[in-house]
Amino acid sequence: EHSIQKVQIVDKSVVKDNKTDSLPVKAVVHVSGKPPQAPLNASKVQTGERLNSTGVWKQGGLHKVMTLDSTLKPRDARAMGQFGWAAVVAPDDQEESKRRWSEGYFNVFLSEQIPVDRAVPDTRPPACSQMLVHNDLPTTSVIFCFVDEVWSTLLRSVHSVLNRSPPHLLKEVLLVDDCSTKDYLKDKLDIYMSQFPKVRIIRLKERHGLIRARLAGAAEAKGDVLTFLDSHIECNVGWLEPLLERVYLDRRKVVCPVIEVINDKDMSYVMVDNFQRGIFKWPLVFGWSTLQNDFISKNNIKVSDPLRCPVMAGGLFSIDRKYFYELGTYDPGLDVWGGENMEISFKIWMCGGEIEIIPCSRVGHIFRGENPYGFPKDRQRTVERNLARVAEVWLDEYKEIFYGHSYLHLLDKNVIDIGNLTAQIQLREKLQCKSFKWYLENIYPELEAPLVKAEGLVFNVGNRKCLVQENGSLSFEICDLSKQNQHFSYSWVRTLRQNSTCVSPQATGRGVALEPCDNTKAHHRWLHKSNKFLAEHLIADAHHQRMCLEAGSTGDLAMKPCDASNSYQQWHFTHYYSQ
Ligand code: LR7
Ligand code: MN
Repeated sequence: EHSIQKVQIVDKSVVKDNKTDSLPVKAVVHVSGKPPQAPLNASKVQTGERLNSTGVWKQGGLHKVMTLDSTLKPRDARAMGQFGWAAVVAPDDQEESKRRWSEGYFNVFLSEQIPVDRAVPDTRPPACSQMLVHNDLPTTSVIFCFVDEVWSTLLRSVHSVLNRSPPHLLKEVLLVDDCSTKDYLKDKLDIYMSQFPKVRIIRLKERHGLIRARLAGAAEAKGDVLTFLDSHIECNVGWLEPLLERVYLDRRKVVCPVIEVINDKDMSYVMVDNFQRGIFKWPLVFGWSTLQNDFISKNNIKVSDPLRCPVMAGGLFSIDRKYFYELGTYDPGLDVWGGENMEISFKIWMCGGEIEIIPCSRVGHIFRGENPYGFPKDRQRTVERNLARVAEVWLDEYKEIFYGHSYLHLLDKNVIDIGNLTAQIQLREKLQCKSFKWYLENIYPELEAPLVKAEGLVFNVGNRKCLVQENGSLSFEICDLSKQNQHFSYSWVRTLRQNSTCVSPQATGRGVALEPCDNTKAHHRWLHKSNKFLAEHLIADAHHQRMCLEAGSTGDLAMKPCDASNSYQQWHFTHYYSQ
């Protein structure tokens, strides 16, 4: 039996008064709220004294103190940006500050003025400092991969880990340099980091992109748990123990801290709203969603309770090292940036794991408007290629919804080569992962994911009959819901489909044909809008007239120049799920 102990943090420090409970940070996380206000007893702060939450001196105390925690005794309480407060650029420096913005797409100039080990407000829910953790937690390797990271933020990231992690739990800090071009990240970084025995630098000889760079770090890691962090973050007090505690309780838990905001303009540390989960919307766009109030009260959820998330943001999480490999790590075929958070999230949930956000663990992150590094290939192309890989491996029949949300061009294999997926598909089989349908029903039931845009009978307004398929040809009949061969659907990839047969407009003969569905075939696609069926890729007419599906007088089907007033060109389905 293992014993448990308190998280190694004493009472809230002075900065407790700085708790941003009253801050108007609204539901959406990453709006930069007001910077925290200076605490009332700011003069006390400057003495470097430690106060408890009631403002009374506390000497020692029952619980172990994190001796290295700079929040409790900042070296220089008068410094800019200290305690996570907003820093200000002097009028004379405005120009330089502007000029240097693009070095990192945040206020690089200001960041340089701020101590590398500044204190930040303890934004944890009050219960967290009382929380008990086991005394035999696993150790962790912290992995930062970076490319051309700004010096001051890279250092602040590393210091925050060294200063706020219990030494016995921090096995090492691995800095994976993803082939940076900046000189200061070479010898100067080696020399600086040589004062910290736990810090090791791994240099990649060519640009790997963050996904394969993380894998390179993981391969070198010796800790029981891997903790990945972005290279422009600040870990808050007591950030590590609550993460490791969850992994300790169940090694299939993959855990994320609450990601708070380091304001890109004034570098203030901003607390974010409680109860936010990582979600995605179509087409696999990451976002945050706040739990509904009635759900919170009905289930009696406390602010410090772990929250299960359908997907993780991607940059900050802890995972049992061996479990990471059992899961097959990331798809190493993902390039540079993007989509890997979706990939690992689906993999974790569908193959037996869990993703949680741990409110007692908090880490600030600088959200930037642009990537401060180049992409070896076009950025947009890189990200959409990654997403297509994820969709092909994990989304099953739901991948059509992904493609249907502005990614139809990815289906054309001549436009984009998404690479070989065999190993990923085999992995999914080997791990006997559940279906995406299971994932949606059990992990993310809130997502709207109708498999088709419309379905049912296809009614023609002109002849007041329904489309029917018989022995491989199409005609019309009195509408009858009970007849399966009158049932069609309009898919996300814009095909008019019955089972695996698609109605395809023909370039010659001006009619339509039934062909086996093939999502890569652009000529199968129809634009079905305002009751028309417009052939998307058919220009049959010398005048480049758009061609529409029309019911002929003899029960046949024809492609005719679109004419909005012709009721024989007007069609509708019995059910529409999306417009
Ligand atoms: O080629 C590269 N090589 C790298 O080493 C590109 C990037 N990197 C490093 C980079 O220096 C940084 O440390 O990888 C890290 C992440 O890159 P960022 O900071 O440019 O990414 P981001 O914060 O804009 O994006 C989020 O989504 C990414 C998708 O691939 C990653 O998952 C990031 O880790 C992730 N960041 C977070 O989750 C923090 C919170 C953001 C939100 C929401
Ligand atoms: Mn980042």
